[in-house]
This record gives sequence, C-alpha cells and structure tokens, in this order.
Amino acid sequence: MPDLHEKLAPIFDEVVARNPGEAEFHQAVHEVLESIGPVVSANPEYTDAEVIRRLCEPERQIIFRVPWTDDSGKVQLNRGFRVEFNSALGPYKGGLRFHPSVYLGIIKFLGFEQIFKNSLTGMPIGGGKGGSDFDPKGKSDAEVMRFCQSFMTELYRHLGEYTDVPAGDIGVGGREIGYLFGHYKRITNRYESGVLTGKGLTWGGSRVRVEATGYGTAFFVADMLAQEGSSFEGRQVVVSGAGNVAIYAIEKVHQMGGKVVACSDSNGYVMDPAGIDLDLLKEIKEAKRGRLTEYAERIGSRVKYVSDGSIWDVPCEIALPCATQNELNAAGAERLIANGCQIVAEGANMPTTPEAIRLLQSAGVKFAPGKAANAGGVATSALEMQQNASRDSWSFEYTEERLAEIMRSIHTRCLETAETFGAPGDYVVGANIAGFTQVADAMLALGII
Ligand code: NDP
Ligand code: 2IT
Repeated sequence: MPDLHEKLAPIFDEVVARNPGEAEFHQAVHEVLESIGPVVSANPEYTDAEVIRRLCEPERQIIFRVPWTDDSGKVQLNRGFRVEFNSALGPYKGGLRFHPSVYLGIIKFLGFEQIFKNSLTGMPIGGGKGGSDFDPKGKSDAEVMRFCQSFMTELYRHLGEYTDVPAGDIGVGGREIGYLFGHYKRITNRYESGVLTGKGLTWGGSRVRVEATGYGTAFFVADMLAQEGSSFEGRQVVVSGAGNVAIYAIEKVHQMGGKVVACSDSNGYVMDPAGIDLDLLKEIKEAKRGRLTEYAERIGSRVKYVSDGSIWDVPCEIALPCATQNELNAAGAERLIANGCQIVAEGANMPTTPEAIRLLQSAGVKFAPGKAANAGGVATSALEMQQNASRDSWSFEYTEERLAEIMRSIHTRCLETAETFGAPGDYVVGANIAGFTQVADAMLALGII
C-alpha cells in the first residue's frame, strides 16, 4: 500500500486499532486517505479541528436482534445494522443490504463510501448504510415480509424523513422496500413518504429510481468516452452481476449503441456473442429470481456458461463491475489489460481491489471509482425525496434528464478537481478530494460535534 501523508498515517493506524477485523472498512478509509494528502497539506484547519478523525468515526451505530418465524413455524434469528455515519450535509442516506456476508465491517465500509458519494451528487444528503445477514435467497414472500416487519419494528425509531432515509442495495429491492414502508406506516400511523426511497410508483416512488444506478454508470462512461471524442457505438462491453445495477447498466449501454457480451451471478457467467438478451435476463432475474444457468439453457449453443472461471477473461473494451466488493482482483485486471480493455467503471461499491486499481491505472486504463460512477442511484433517491416533499411526481423523461445532468456534473467535478491537485485524469483522486472537501467544510462550519 502506498504511504500516507504524515498527518494521515497515524489516523489510519488508529482506525485499524479501533475497528479490529473490519478489513473492508480499513480498505475504504485507506483509499480516501491516500487521495487527500495534498488537501491536508494546503488546509491545516482540517487536521487542527480533527475533521478526518471525526469523519472516520460513525456518528451512531445501531446493532439489533431480528427474530422471525419461517413458514414451518420455526423461529429464526438474524442481526440487523444501521450505521449513521455522517449528517453534515443532510439526513443520513444510504441503502440496506440483505446478504449472508453482512457484518459490521461491510456496513461501515459502505456507509463511509456513501458520505463522499452523496457529497459528490451535490444533493443535501448525509451518509449511512444498513442491512442484515439475512439471506433472501430461497425464502418465500411471506418469510421475507415477516423478516422485514421484524427488522422495521426495531429500526423505525431511528428513521425519519429529516433523520435517516434508507433504500435498497444487494438483496433489497421494491418488494422489501414495500414491506418495510408498510410496516413503518403502520407502527407510526404516518404516511411519511420521504422516510424510504426506492418505493413503487403507485405509493410515492420516483420514475427512473429502478434504472438509476445502472443508467447513471453508463452515462458516466459515455462522458468519459466523450472526453476523447468517442462513444459507446460499436463497443464491446462486459458487465459483472445480473442484479438491479447490472441489468440497467446493460439496458443503457445497448440504448447507446454498445454491445454487452457477458454478465454473471454468484454461480458463474454467461458469454453471449450476439449481445445479452435483456428481455430474457429480466424475466429470469427480476421476475423469477432465477439463476443465469437458465439463460444459457433457454438460448442454447450460441451461449457459453462458465461456472469455474472469471468473467474478466472475456475480451472487452469497457468493463463495468456491478456485483460486489473486491470481485475484480489483480489477476482480473491483468486479463483485462492483456485483452485491450480501455475503461473500467464501478457500478458496484468497491468492486476493484487496490492492487487491481493500481495495475489498471499504470497500464493507462481509465478507471472510474464507484463513489462517482454509481452515484446515480442515490442521486435519484434524493430526487424521490424532493418529489415526496412537494407531493409531486415527475415524468420519466424529466427525471432521466436530471439524472444525466447530475452524472455530467460529477464527471466534470472529478476531472477539474484532479487537475487542480496535480493528478490530471485521475478520477479516484478527483472523486475523493471533491467529495471530501464539501463534507469537511460543512463539518468545520458546524463546530465540534
Ligand atoms: P442485487 O441484489 O440486485 O444484485 C447483486 C448481483 O451481484 C447479483 O447478480 C448477485 O448474484 C451478485 N452478487 C452479490 N453478492 C455476491 C458475491 N458475494 N459474490 C458474487 N456475486 C455476488 O444488488 P444490486 O444490483 O442493487 O447491487 C450490486 C452492487 O451495486 C452492490 O455493490 C451495491 O452496493 C451497489 N450499488 C447498488 C445501488 C442500488 O441502487 N441498488 C446503488 C449504488 C451501488 P446472486 O444473485 O447469485 O447473489
Ligand atoms: O450504494 C448506494 O448508493 C445505494 N445502495 C443506494 C442508496 C440510496 O439511498 O439510494
């Protein structure tokens, strides 16, 4: 790992000592601290007021028991989390993840990333994240509903449209947000639409929220390509994952003239030289919550299904990791470079390992970090909150244009900030410094809290 600025190294050591065993959290903190050295040198007030040490300590962390009863009548137990990381810019905002791998370190890494991502959107939202080690796979709708109701029975007291506003993430989509919102409404006797985002269109949701993260990532890449006078037209693209972010990244890439030839789930990847058939993918993954093996079975011999390989072996000019953290490692990066990949943009949160990022950047591959490239989801959540506050409902076209504008502005801010701090074209430095500065200035203004 590269050395940190002399004032930041002891802060990082303290984070590791105070948060033992939370490797993903350490990784996320290190990446930000690596970038902000020049800002700290130029602005001693940040360290004088201990802004960075305070930023690395969540304002509040809630851990709770979530008991529920399965369809056979057996009592099941999970653990729930909500880390309310930073509210300098607005109410805590960030998704809920339901996945068996969830523990405090995952929620803290996600909450930490969310602070800077939300800052970059320019919307008035702080950073937070939550979730549970509950595994929705193989559960009936009734089981998912009972789990969500039990989860909300504890969490509701910490939420509110001005306090903390969750949304979806891995394993949490429209179905779960519905059960969570229904139970919040019942417990509080308030139709408080702005307390959750990602709602359905008939009960306070925003158009384009379902599509927003994937579309936003594709818009961001289109802006990167436009920098060199190019576009998606005729480009071969690989997208990992086959969930919400991946599906809508594929949709927008196809609309913009690119061809996505591979996608994956946690069991394997499919390679379809004709381009991924999106209607079929949506039917299998969205409607039936099925597996990608069915995609290969339904299309037949044209498609290759690989269960024991890496999707990064598939040649492409543009790679969009859209599944989960640390899914693109050094070996994957080397394969992408060898195959002539030119752009990697993160639809997922922290999918690329630090070593892989360094390899890609040194080989001249343009790299867009998640806190910039996947910010379209949370930005559209903020647009949903705006519509809820004004009891309004915008058209698809208007909302999509707002999303595209926000992604353009994030892209410009990243490039301008990187240039100012002597790292032209480095989106990681640009995103971290631009995101950090706005939060740090607000924290200075708000006093020692
Ligand atoms: P979904 O649950 O809809 O889809 C997740 C996809 O990733 C699935 O294909 C899943 O495969 C795969 N996956 C999940 N965990 C693993 C794992 N441990 N190993 C291998 N594959 C895995 O989630 P989203 O699409 O919403 O989220 C994907 C990424 O995007 C996450 O990093 C999330 O934090 C990030 N993100 C999401 C936003 C949103 O608005 N939803 C906004 C910004 C970022 P399988 O079905 O087999 O589990
Ligand atoms: O990682 C993310 O930005 C999300 N999962 C979306 C958060 C949100 O509040 O919409």
